[in-house]
Amino acid sequence: MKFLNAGESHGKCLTAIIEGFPSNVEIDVQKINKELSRRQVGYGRGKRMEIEKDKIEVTSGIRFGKTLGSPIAFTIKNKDWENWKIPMSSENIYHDESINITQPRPGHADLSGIIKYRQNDIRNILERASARETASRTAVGAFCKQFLGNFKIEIHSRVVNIGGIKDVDIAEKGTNFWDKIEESDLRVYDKDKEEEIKKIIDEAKKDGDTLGGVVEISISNLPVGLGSHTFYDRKLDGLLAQQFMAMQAVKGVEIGDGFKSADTKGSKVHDEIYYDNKYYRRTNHAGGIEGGMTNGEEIIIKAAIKPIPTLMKPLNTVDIETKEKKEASKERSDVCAVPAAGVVLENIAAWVVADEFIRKFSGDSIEEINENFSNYLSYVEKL
Ligand code: EPS
Repeated sequence: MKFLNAGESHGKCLTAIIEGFPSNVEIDVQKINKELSRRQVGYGRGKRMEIEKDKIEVTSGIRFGKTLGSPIAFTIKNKDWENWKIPMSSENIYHDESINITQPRPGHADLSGIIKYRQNDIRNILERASARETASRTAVGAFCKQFLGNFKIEIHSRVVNIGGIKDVDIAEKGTNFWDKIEESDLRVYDKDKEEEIKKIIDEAKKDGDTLGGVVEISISNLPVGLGSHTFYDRKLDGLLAQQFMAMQAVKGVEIGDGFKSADTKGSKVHDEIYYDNKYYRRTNHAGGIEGGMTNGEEIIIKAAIKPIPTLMKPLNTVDIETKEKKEASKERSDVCAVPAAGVVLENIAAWVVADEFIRKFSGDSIEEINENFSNYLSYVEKL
């Protein structure tokens, strides 16, 4: 499969086209909209999320609730467009240069973007660099989540820490665990930790500062053998890492024990193999991937999210016109968007996994994919 997306943060809408999605997949648009609203919530978000109520409008590829195998196209309206029609006009109307943004924010795409694209208004960079774009990637992934649901594959996310305050670690995560995460507006398990984190978010807001954190994505019920050891661009961990790193603000990706395993002996890192009617492991330090392939265990992948670079108490920068020392520009922004980042990454993971699933069990329709999947499962069961 492939997809393209387009859209500026304060443009008219976000647009996406998915090509190669199989036919006859039942799609409930409400479920896609639910993913979009999950992305919008979370303690520490800014005013924009009060304006938007993200919903997709499907314009092709689906008829009577089922995919046709043709390109799926959709848009998500930016309600805020009403306030930006003039400054974001695509027509060649009068442009008031005094509204140009000229003070690049450290940590943002601003400075490199204007140099690379030969711009003199930072808005021409920040509009597309904005995490608003993740609404369309979330919706693309939400189609894939529904596809994967047919094969009982589940994807969840949780916040591991924000600003250094860590949620409790629970090894066995049942349904109840994920229900509790969904109830928390910080996507953490422990209520006391939630309160502590809310306090530091409030403090950061008061100080004009921002906070980052770590999110963990869990993908369960995967068959063994998605991805491949045979070639660099077919390794599933590599594919996930690339797509995760391509999300705004992600500065690190870790699969399974990741960086910790570099400090630990091999005998403590590798997951011993057992057999009881089927192969299984008692530990999952590998995070479900060995040799670039799923090994049948839960995929566990973490992402480090840096604090948002728009600070209400700005850092020093240089004005691109005068070259004078200035404070960085301020845009309306969030204090902390870590819980939302987890939701986006769930859906990004859904895209990567669905694409690999279709590659392995290939077919034009979901029925054909299901036949290939069932054949493979009966082969694996006989081992
Ligand atoms: C976002 C929309 C943006 C920001 C945020 C995420 O809207 P606005 O710029 O109008 O406030 O709230 O984006 C950023 C933090 C960023 O750096 O661009 C969204 O839809 O998620």
